[in-house]
Amino acid sequence: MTLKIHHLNASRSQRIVWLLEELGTPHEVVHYQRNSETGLAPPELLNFHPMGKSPLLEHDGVVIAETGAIAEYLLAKFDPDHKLHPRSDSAEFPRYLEWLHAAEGAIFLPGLMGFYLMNSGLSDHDLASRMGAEAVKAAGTIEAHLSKHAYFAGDTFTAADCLMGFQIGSMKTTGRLPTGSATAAWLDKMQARPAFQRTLAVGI
Ligand SMILES: N[C@@H](CCC(=O)N[C@@H](CS)C(=O)NCC(=O)O)C(=O)O
Repeated sequence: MTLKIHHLNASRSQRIVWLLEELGTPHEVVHYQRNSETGLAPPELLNFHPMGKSPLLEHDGVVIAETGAIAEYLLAKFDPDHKLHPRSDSAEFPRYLEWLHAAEGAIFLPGLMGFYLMNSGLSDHDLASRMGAEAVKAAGTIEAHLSKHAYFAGDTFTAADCLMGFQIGSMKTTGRLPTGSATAAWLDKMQARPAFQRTLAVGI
């Protein structure tokens, strides 16, 4: 069995590197570096998928893109005892699924768009203030949830925490994570996990 994660530095593919560490499934991390001027992925990734983006998972020669799909694939194949994903008949399943996909959806996009607008010198554009308002709403949604629940799916750690980690980590590095908030406490708890520490050692 060969399992590889094609991982781009400083990117959301760190969520999958972390998930693989949590799963404990033997795998190889293949590292790629962003172009220092454009920030884009190197063309080598186009050898595996026509979008040339990361993460890409390669399992016995089969390549799969998209973070949410990769996470679901890994859990279906390598988490038979449901340690990191609730069973579909459990009470936690709907919230789990919602956050697993929110990590690349409406909760995530305003921050990403704001980042692109800022990097393009368009911080004064109408769209930037619209995205700013959406980002505040997203942060409030996350904070309201984590004020009531220890983890994204409820009382137990799941893959949804790995996927949401990148966004919340970015909120911290860009100074958008209020000290003393439930979200900040959740991030501290995540970063103390041995699998997260191993992810840092792999290189994100
Ligand atoms: N929706 C995709 C997004 C993939 C994506 O945009 N990855 C970024 C890394 S954060 C990337 O590869 N950027 C480099 C590029 O577009 O050249 C997913 O969830 O995997």
